[in-house]
Amino acid sequence: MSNLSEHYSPTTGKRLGLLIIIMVAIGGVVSTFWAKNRWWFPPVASQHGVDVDRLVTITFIVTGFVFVLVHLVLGIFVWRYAAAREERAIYWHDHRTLELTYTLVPAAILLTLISMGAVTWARVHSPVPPQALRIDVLAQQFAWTFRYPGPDGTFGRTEVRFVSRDNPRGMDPADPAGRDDIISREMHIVVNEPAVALIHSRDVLHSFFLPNFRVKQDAVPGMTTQFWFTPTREGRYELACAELCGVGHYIMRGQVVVESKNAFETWLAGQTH
Ligand SMILES: [Cu+2]
Repeated sequence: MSNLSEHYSPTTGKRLGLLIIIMVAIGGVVSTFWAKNRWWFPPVASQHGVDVDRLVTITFIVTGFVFVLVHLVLGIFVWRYAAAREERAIYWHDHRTLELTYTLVPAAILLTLISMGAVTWARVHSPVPPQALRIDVLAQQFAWTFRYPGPDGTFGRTEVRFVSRDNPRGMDPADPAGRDDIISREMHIVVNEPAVALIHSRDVLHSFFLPNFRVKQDAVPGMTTQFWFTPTREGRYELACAELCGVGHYIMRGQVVVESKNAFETWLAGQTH
C-alpha cells in the first residue's frame, strides 16, 4: 500500500479527474456544433418520419444526459478520492434503498423509451390504407426498377421460370393483367397520399432505403416485403441500397420523385407500356 501511494499521489488523481471532465466537455461541444450539420439526418419528408425523429431526439437527450452525468461523477470521484495515504474506502454489504434506486430508476427510464418506440413502431407498421398507391419494387444487382399496375389497377402475374434477360421481372406473358403494367426506372409518388412499396429481390438480399422518408426495409429473394408511408414534401429524393449486396453495391441507387396528383398522372400517362 505504501508503495502504491508513493506512485499515485493525489495530484495524479486530480489530473486524471480533470482529463475525464475536459474530454466530456470537448466531446459535447464538438458533437453539438461541428458534427451536428455533417452527420445528422437529411430533411424529413414523410409523415411517420417526424415521429421517428422525435424518438431519436428524445433518446439522445436522455442517454446524453446520463452519459455526461456518469462521466462527471467519475471525474469528480477520481479527483476527490485519489490515493490518499490514510483514507480508506467506505464499504458496506447491503444497501436496500440504494440498490432499489439504481435498479428501478434506469428500468423506468428504459421502459418509457421502449414503450414510446413500440407505439411508434406499431403505427409505422400498421395495415396499409386501402387507397394507397401500390408500387412493385424490384431490387437486383445493382439497380432498382418499379412497376405500376396500369389502368386496370392489377399487377400482372410473375413467376421465376419466366425470368430472362428481356424479362427481368418474370412477367407471365399469358396474363392479360400484365399487358398494361408500367415499368419505370424512377419511383414516382403523390405528395400527401399514402404509397406502399411491395419489395422483391431477384438475386440476393438488398435493402430499400429512403433516408428522407425514414424508410428502410429488406428486399428478400423469394418473398414480398412491404413498407407504406405518406410523403409530405414534393421533390426528388435518393433511394439507396442499404445491404452490402456485391461489388456494385455502392452504385445501387435510385430516384424517388414526390409530386402533385396532376403531375403524377401526367408522368404515368407518358410512360410506355
Ligand atoms: Cu443492393
